[in-house]
Amino acid sequence: MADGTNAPPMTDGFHLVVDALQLNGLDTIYGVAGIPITDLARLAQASGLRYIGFRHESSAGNAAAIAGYLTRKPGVCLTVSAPGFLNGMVALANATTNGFPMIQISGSSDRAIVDLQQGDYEELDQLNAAKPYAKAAYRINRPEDIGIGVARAIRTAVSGRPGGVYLDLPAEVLGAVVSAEVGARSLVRVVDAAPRQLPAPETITRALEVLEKAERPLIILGKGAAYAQADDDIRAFVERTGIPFLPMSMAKGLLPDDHPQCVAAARSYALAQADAVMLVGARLNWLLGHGKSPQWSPTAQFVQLDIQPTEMDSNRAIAAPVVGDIASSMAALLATLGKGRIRPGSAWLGELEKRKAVNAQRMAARLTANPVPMDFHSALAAIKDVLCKNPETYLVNEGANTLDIARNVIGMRAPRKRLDCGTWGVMGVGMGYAIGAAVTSGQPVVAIEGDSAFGFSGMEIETICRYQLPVVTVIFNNGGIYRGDDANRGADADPAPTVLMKEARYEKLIEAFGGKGYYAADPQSLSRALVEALASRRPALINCAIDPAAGTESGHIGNLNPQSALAPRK
Ligand code: ADP
Ligand code: TPW
Ligand code: MG
Repeated sequence: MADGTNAPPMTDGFHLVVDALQLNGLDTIYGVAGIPITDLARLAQASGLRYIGFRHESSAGNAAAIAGYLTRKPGVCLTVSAPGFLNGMVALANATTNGFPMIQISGSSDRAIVDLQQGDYEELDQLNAAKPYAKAAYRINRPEDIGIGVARAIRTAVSGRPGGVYLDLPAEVLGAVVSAEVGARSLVRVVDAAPRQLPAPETITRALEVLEKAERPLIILGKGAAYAQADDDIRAFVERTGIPFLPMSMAKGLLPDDHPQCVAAARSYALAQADAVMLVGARLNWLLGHGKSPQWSPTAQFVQLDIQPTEMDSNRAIAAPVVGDIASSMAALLATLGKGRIRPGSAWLGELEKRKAVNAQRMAARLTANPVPMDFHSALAAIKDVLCKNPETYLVNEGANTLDIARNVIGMRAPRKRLDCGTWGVMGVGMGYAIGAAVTSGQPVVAIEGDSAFGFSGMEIETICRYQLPVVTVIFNNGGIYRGDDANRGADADPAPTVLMKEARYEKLIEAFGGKGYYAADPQSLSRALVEALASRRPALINCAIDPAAGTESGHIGNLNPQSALAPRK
């Protein structure tokens, strides 16, 4: 072989990473290019993977995470070493917190230099930095381990409770050469990455017994139920038992919000009065008052369906834990469910109906009030009507008032179409989620963004324009975080901490990239703009002027603000 004529064909780390992703059906990479992964992005594109290049790694990571949520395959985010890696980490941590399957692959610098802290280019101990924020963190140290490393990352991301996996790829490994035969043999196709996890039969009968004894049962659907894609069985269980249900925000649309058994419009009454609660892929975290009084009755019995055994009894006692994947658990419940044995009391259903009607009337009045300047409700009423006629549209939503009010006003009719701030209430996911949803589905996306929320990922409108994605960004411009009318309490002329530029012409930003900008100060022009923008299937941005005084501090969760012990509240 010394003469080169009989040299065996060779491959390298770059090729093996691409081969390993393709072998496992991962077809899209969301990233930001640079040393040492630029050629990985190029090679991926040349090999038929789709590469979506972002302006910031957080957005690339958020796109990957939501792609994972929508497709049940891990979304792949590619970052450069140290700063790029860290920028992506927020999204990886957010994916883990929300249970979205994602893999962040990051190039890293020379281990020998990094470990002795000798000052390499973009030096950082990335593997250890990632550990607390990821479901798992792995490093591949040899090219012949790329196959098994990628396989391990895939299985870890999607099995059990899904989450974010960090995969460290030192530059040296990417550039290392091995024989093509050794390389090919080292690749691993993951078989059944997220196997069914069947619930124990006795847990099913126990769960049904709790519900049979109840007078005032309630079902809570969470985003774990949406993720499970067991839509038909979940609907069948809800309808056959007649139990009223409440969707958590990203579970909206799993059953339509206008379903007669949906009690979202009587939420606090339903939580407080239920005597038996079945949680389906929803955690008893802060979003559900930790399952405690005063939001909940202290004597309510809980049934919980979750894939994660340690979720049981995490906040309060669970009378009937059902550990398994939701599709299997739901199928088992349906198979065991006797006819007519679960019967919600008629007084319970009647009272819920009454309260729903009163609240619906109150909401209708707010939606038609039409104040000048426009408030959140009248802007959302206009959007709601347009979205009703475009049910294929994804809805991305972030902000405080913009989030809370939109969640209540805009009904969803299809599952997994509402993508929002999730478990952390994080700002900055908007454009990444919008891009991830548009890329994976090819469907139009409307992103309803608070003006502050938009700012965290706003530069990605260039990405949206560059890839010509059908994303319409609607900015609720009330000139600030929560409100735009706060005053500086000090002596200088600086704006108050929550204030942003009220007169900002956000629509001009997208025009810089060839997208279509609109300005809307009333519901009619908002409606016209949205209809036109959606029909065009091209990038657009609508800057909505919202009354700076219309919002409330922290939206619907102002109670979580600690009060200053020294100064009286304004
Ligand atoms: P929400 O915020 O909508 O209430 P959470 O994110 O708090 O939802 O809870 C989702 C739960 O669903 C998590 O505890 C997670 O373990 C669980 N989960 C996710 N996927 C599945 C699945 N396929 N089967 C069962 N449980 C699941
Ligand atoms: C990563 C804190 C919560 S809500 C919000 C911030 C900054 C913005 C609210 O203003 P917006 O909405 O978007 O204009 P509106 O309609 O009420 O005016 N940094 C991160 N995440 C969070 N949650 C914050 C800060 C916050
Ligand atoms: Mg605002």
